[in-house]
Amino acid sequence: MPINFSQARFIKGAHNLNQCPPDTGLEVAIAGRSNAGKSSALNVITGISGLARTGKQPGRTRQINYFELAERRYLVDLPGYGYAEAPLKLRQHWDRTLGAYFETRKSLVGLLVIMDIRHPLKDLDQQLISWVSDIGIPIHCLLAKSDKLKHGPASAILRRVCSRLAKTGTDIGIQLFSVADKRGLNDAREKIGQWLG
Ligand SMILES: Nc1nc2c(ncn2[C@@H]2O[C@H](COP(=O)(O)OP(=O)(O)O)[C@@H](O)[C@H]2O)c(=O)[nH]1
Ligand SMILES: [Mg+2]
Repeated sequence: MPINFSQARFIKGAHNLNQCPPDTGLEVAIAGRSNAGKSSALNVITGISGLARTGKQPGRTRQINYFELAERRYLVDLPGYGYAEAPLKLRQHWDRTLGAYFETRKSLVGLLVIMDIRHPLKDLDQQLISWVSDIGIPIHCLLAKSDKLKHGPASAILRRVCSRLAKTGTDIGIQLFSVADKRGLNDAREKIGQWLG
């Protein structure tokens, strides 16, 4: 059954794992540094602008936000990491909560990692990717804001990141992405559709 992204609707924001929907469906999570472009990607992938809040002010998404695409099929916007201004207590809460989420969530069939193409594979990205990959969860990386670079430099970064990821684990994909010119939109949708299908 093909996924109809335009039917996406926000269903809940969970502060703890026990507030997540029952662990009986299929879900694709979206992770990345604060301000990498996670919420923007979610909006353009679903085609619903304003579905997830975006903004210059980083660290706004402080819940595990569930968007339902079809019955028990979800896209999950995770809190951004690497936001140094966030209070330590909150960061520790999220480190623990996200750790438990990746390790225990049976519905999780794939992780989209969003990275700003101008700052790819920062330490926290690398840590998340190796760790989630070791758990055995397939990963697909979007090099977001690709419109900020010319074609040549963007392709060079894509190749470089691709070869680093190949050393990190198996089943890790990568592509260019931009909400501004919709580059890579169909490929991203196709990947999510495969995972949730
Ligand atoms: N030029 C450009 N800007 C983008 C793109 N994606 C996100 N942005 C901008 O980057 C900022 C952070 O985006 P947001 O989606 O809120 O990031 P999040 O914190 O990861 O959810 C916003 O000002 C967006 O408008 C993109 O593909 N191209
Ligand atoms: Mg966000």
